[in-house]
Amino acid sequence: MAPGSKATKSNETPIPLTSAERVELYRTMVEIREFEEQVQRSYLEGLVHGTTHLCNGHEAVSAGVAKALRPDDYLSYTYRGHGHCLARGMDAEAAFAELFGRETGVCGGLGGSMHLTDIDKGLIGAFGIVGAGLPVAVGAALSAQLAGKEQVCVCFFGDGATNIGAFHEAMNLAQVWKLPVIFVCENNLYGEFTRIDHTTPYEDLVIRARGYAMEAVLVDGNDVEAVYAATAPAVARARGGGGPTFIECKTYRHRGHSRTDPAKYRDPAEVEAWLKRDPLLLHRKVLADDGLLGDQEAEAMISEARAAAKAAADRAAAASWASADQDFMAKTYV
Ligand SMILES: Cc1ncc(C[n+]2csc(CCOP(=O)(O)OP(=O)(O)O)c2C)c(N)n1
Ligand SMILES: [Mg+2]
Repeated sequence: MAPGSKATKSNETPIPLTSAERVELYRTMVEIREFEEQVQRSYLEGLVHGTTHLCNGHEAVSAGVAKALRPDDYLSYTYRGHGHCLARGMDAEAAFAELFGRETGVCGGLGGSMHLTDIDKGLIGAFGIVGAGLPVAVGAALSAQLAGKEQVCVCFFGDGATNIGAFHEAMNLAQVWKLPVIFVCENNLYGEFTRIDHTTPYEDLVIRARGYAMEAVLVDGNDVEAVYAATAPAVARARGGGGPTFIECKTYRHRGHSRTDPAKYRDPAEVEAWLKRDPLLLHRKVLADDGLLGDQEAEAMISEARAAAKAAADRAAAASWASADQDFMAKTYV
């Protein structure tokens, strides 16, 4: 749990994971981490056009939540969305190609880092406007409710978004209409370069959900199994018509807000405390203690993911440039 914060736990029984699934959660987090490390290298080589917002440190949220979903569910997320997309199964080469402005990118190379989408995987949108994804997620959840197929929509956003009007409108409507939406707040304590205590009167944001009489859970966002255990019952309840849940995941971004931000505005002791709680290290230790993942296997997984990310980036960079003439929207939505 975050240094100094208290957890409340969901009182519903979590759906147990198999040993293989627990190891797979580690692999997913490693793949996200290595993808992001490669993005940073590619950025410094001048291959990434526009900006990037890396999610190093947030991997347990993406992996734990995605594990609780069905293939026909929807997800909305933010500019810090590479991890959400990869956890959902987005092809790494097509994601790199999107960042590099190539025609083989998931959006034909026209969206870039902040706009990875893939409708076939339910990845309905990455939003650069803070809070803008919430009303869209509520709309997707309404369509799911009307279609009656028991789909849910997960909506990822940051702590900063909870100070935006659209957050409150979305929370209110979702609760009044009992929509199948799971609001996942990645509380990393910072909005750009400003710590939460300068913008918000408390650090535990679950209190905001309680203002809408909404089920709310505060979870250690660096513990992938805890994130899964909080999400699975929320998803089950939403599918069954029980309405929305707000899940606050306490986490921390390891790097700066975007691009080459060195994040000097953070207290080194705070950074150090959180780096010790790196979600990959935590889960690796749990798996080792349970005899499920040895050191050699874990290191091999990391090397494999690093090589795969580099190979995917190289292939992506070799593709043709995106063309403004392509009819990408028609290809996607019709
Ligand atoms: C409506 C709006 N206001 C301001 C910005 C500039 N901006 C971009 S990211 C960001 C910080 C958002 O912080 P948070 O929601 O905590 O997400 P995080 O970046 O920490 O993941 C801000 C203020 C924006 N994109 N949209
Ligand atoms: Mg934040």
